[in-house]
Amino acid sequence: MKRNTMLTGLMASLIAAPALAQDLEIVGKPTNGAVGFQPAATELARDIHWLDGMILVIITAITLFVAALIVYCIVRFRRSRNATPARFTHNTPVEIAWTLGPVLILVFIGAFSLPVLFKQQEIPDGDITIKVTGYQWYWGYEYVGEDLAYDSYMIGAPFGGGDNRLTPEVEQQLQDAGYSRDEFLLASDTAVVVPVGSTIVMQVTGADVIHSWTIPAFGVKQDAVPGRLAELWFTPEREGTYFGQCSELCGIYHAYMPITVKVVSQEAYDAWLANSKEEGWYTDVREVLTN
Ligand SMILES: [Cu+2]
Repeated sequence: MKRNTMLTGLMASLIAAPALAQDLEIVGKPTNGAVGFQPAATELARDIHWLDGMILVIITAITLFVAALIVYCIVRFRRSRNATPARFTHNTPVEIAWTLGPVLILVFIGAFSLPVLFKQQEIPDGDITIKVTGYQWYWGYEYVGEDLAYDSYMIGAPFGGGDNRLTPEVEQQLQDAGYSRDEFLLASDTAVVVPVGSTIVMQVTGADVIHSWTIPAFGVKQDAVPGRLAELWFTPEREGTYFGQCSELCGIYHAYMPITVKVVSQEAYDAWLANSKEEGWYTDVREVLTN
């Protein structure tokens, strides 16, 4: 399949349309000075961000409380004020408090985190099901029930016709695909294309070793384990180009198998799917976006 893919990939890049005006907003590339998560594009991601903020409040309070206790002990029980230290070893009320306190805090956190976890793990009936297979070192996508499957290589990766360096040729390839040099190591030659507002179920597996498929802005990540078919789901709320990267160390080119998902309007998706099925290969979604 690999050689066949390279050939069709080459053909696809030859017939790729020149850069078109109506490009999608890019989410998930490094931003100067940015701190924190990528902007959430699904309910799952918003849940995770909220949970993170809530737990940050709790751990900040615990840290300040413990620091204050330490400072109090240092000052109150210093040698000059307390020359003869106490020798007792047990204090039942304090022991009950420091056992019960953490238990209650963990139960409180669990009451909020477990529903978030269950929501991720209870897979709904998807509008679209896509099987993704991790290979050393690229991704393969199959639209289940549709006659469409293709592979996805990083632009500039060895199998994609480069050697993982940002040469002028690779920069040109990036430009032709609608990306800038900033997106080198993130942009792939083909992308997962899905319609905005639809529920997508990804079936995740690996062909050789364990990989991991993720889009941080969607709040999803799933190991791709050979011999197992795991699932994740997401409902993207905003159009855009989203980036992720293989997240399970899978060999020498692990760093060079990024993930690109393009979220487009339903009409653009329908046109893209029809176009791609007709071509028998992934077509550049920008072609249909301008029509
Ligand atoms: Cu990998």
